[in-house]
Amino acid sequence: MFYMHDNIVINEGRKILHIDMDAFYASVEQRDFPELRGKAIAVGGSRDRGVVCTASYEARKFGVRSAMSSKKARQLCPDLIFTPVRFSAYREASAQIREIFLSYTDLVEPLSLDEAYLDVTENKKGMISATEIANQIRQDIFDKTQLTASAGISFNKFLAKTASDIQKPNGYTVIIPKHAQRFLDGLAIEKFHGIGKVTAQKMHHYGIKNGQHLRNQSQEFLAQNFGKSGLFYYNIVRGNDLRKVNPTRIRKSISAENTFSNDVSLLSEIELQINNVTEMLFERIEKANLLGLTITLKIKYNDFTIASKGITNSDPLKSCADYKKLALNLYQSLSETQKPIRLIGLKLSNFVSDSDQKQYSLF
Ligand code: TTP
Ligand code: MG
Repeated sequence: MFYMHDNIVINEGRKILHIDMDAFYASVEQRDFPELRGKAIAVGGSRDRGVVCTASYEARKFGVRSAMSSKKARQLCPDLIFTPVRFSAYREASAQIREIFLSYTDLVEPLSLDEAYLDVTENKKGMISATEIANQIRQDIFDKTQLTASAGISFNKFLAKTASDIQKPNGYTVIIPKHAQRFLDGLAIEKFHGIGKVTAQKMHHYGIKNGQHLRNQSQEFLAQNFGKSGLFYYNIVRGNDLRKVNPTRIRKSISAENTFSNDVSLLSEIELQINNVTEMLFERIEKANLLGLTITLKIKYNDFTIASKGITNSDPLKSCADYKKLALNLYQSLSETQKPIRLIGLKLSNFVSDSDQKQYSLF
């Protein structure tokens, strides 16, 4: 049952939280290495790739951001301290916060290691106020992990997600139905979750700079210029987001691919690119904490024909080096190796279940 309220379609009066850890990797590092506390630090930036995963809030004051090259980060903040990525520590904290979420509701949908949606309309503590729940969760997280989180509290996913960013770090924002339209109208277009840089630029080009401008556009105009997403924008700017918190989102595969601006044909270059794509994939596998048995290499040639080759192992591979070796073997086993290459992709699928995973890790 949905009903209308101030032109906003309300999703059965759900109480949705979005909880997101503050400067997650950097906060874990500052917690575990007290000498880093209060300092501008960047996690990542290892020499082979040189990209910042995230920066402490002290470093953000200088403009250091996620996905920035380490070189640029160092220019902005000469005293920046780089620390290596320690996935196992982040995974441990992630498991702890997930356990806390599950003590409130089973309707938990993790989006990554450090954030999740929770539907707390009905909750295990019998609490009425979603705000109170959010703040109790933030306190539980702090007590258990000594880390802070921010929360967005609203009646749909889009608003909750947008809200959790507003009072970061260590804060919370509530958007009640009555205030949703005013909030959305005033929201800068680049703050809409799901509207990326490129789309935001395109919107600016049409004079759409905030929610109100967006709401003035017809469904037809948005569909014509932004395709399927256009309809999504049409709805969310009216506070209309009926997506359910989906705790059973099961991932079937995880992949990485790279399309080259210039076709690649030298064997040494191809090997280098296969290694790059494999590193991208391995990073995602580690982040998602998944083990899988089937690895598939996909090559798109400059004439747009596609070749792919997969292999299923009896045990999951563990190291990036193993993945690289296998990806190169798959490439060598392709029959066509003369044509220049446009795209290289690598995919892991056939995941082993949780209990199997435990068995594998025992060996
Ligand atoms: P985010 O939640 O986007 O960022 P954050 O937790 O570091 O900071 P904020 O306080 O703004 O939420 O991402 C969570 C973690 O994911 C982040 O700590 C590191 C990792 N990450 C990357 O490795 N690369 C990226 O480009 C981004 C955005 C995040
Ligand atoms: Mg975060």
